[in-house]
Amino acid sequence: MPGFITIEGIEGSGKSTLRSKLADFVRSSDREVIITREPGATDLGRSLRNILLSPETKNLSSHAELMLFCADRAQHVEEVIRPALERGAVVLCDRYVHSTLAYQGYGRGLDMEILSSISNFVTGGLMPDMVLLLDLDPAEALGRVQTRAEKSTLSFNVSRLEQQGEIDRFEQQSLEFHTRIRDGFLKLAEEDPQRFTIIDAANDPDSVLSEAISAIKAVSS
Ligand code: T5A
Repeated sequence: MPGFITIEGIEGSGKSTLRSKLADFVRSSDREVIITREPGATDLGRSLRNILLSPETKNLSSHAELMLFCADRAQHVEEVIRPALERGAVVLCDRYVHSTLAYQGYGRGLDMEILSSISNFVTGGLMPDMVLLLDLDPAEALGRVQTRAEKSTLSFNVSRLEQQGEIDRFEQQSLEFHTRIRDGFLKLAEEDPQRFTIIDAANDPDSVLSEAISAIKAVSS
């Protein structure tokens, strides 16, 4: 089984749903499994996540946004991901470097070469063995996010943002922004077909799970 697997895609494509379903399959391999995400997997990351996602954060420049995601990732790699991989654990991570390339590169228009080089710097060159890209039409994905926000106002067991039924700073962006990001992810996958598996996220959650499992088995054999 690959040691370091990431799940990527636009918001609402079903990454968190797949991440928790996939955890049971990965655990069956008898290896330690670390389930993690970006931003927000460390103490520092949780503070940065609040700043990055809160709709109350106004006028954050694209460069400042990039640096906050990079700070989150640098801490995450050093504190969580690298030690886990060195222990022989399987790391399943919801978003990583390819989110920066898609959002800050294709979404915000920052220079791709500079983004690659900064990503390389903050991760010490650590790249995932496998990327599961959940591909979904942005209108459908944002519709899912909207429905979830409406439902979450009734639930107590959720984060502050979700508790208020709020749509976060990225989810508030235009459909055009999300379309650029979806296209960006597809371009990244096309450029790196060995690493990426594209999964049709319009299918029901169990079909998405079984496609992901088949892809992992295919690279494990
Ligand atoms: N970001 C992040 C950057 O700009 N640069 C970076 O470098 C990084 C790391 C993170 C934000 O930060 C940006 C990207 C993001 O905008 P987040 O809260 O972590 O924000 O947001 P997301 O990762 O986008 O998480 P979401 O929870 O919004 O989306 P998911 O995890 O893709 O979707 P999920 O699983 O929660 O599902 C959404 C809804 O759809 C349903 C679920 O039940 C849920 O209600 N659903 C399905 N419905 C039908 N069919 C399916 N197959 C379904 N799967 C799930």
